[in-house]
Amino acid sequence: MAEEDASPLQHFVVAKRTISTVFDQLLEFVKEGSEFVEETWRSVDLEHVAEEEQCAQIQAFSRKLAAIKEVLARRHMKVAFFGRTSNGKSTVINAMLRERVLPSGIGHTTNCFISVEGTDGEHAYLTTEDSEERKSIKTVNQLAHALHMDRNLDSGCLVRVFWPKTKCALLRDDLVLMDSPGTDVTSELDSWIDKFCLDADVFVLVANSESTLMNTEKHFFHKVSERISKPNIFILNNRWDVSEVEPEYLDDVRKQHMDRCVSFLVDELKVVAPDQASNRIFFISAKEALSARIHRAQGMPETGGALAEGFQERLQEFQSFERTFEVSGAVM
Ligand SMILES: Nc1nc2c(ncn2[C@@H]2O[C@H](COP(=O)(O)OP(=O)(O)OP(=O)(O)O)[C@@H](O)[C@H]2O)c(=O)[nH]1
Ligand SMILES: [Mg+2]
Repeated sequence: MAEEDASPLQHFVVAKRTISTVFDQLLEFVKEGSEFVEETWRSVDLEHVAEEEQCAQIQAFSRKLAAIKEVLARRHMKVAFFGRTSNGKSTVINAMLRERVLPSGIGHTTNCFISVEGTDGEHAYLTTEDSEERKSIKTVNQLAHALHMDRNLDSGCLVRVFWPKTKCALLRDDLVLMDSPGTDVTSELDSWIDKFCLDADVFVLVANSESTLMNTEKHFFHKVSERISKPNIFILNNRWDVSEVEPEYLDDVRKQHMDRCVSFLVDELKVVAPDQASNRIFFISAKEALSARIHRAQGMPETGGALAEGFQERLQEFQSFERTFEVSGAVM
């Protein structure tokens, strides 16, 4: 099962390597072309082969290619999670890791960027940007404490958590998951994008299905898509378990969310074709998925005893999210 789960990511790593070689050659070619055009444009003796505007254009292409090359040069696949405070970003990542690795809770919990990646060692540890020191962490409480105690941390800094690969199959294939503070609690969206988003392979918008897509989250993704050509975006309508409280409206609410999310991806951001959009939108309960997986690991029934209506569907949708984004990352 674990072997099977890991395979799309392994393909991804191999594919990336091959594509990197192609991009290296392409960049070399465009660079040479750009230098040639610039030289002839500036020279008084040589015949002009291009206008200034075209010269700037070809340089812009070369910069874009260089950025793509940089992303490709990384062996790992980075998945970044964004959304409003309390929508469940940290819980989604924990559910993927099958353990409470990241602190989560009501109110504004995550106060800086936290990446989770695998380590071959037995013990989990974290590093901060200002020091090389590896701080060991054993429990999520310890991590929360370390994050809160470190007064140098602000929303624009990065804590890297290294989690034993033996504990989580996903991390074995060089997957990096990145948690972020809520998009509604910062005035630094632009610097966030420069620092944390330009090299992300997949973006996940964690939305709250109890309300609707908010302007602050939309605004953030508009900014991302201005900077990155066709970002690979998924939308999770989280807290879908709560909707079960009013089952008579379930289908209508689902359709309304689906239509709005499709329109956001297709008409507003223009990042995906209309017939593909619904494959990027999921209705899940990260809280249930996490607790089911923790129970299962402890040999208990997935539901912890109580069977909530629609539980299996939501869990399946969570699993299909995990598989779909792996594959989509691989063919990106
Ligand atoms: N009912 C329900 N509660 C959820 C779900 N996902 C998360 N929660 C709860 O919502 C609260 C907030 O979850 P977090 O994962 O901390 O949210 P976050 O987006 O990381 O929030 P910040 O770090 O503050 O930006 C926690 O108490 C979770 O247990 C869900 O699918 N259903
Ligand atoms: Mg959080």
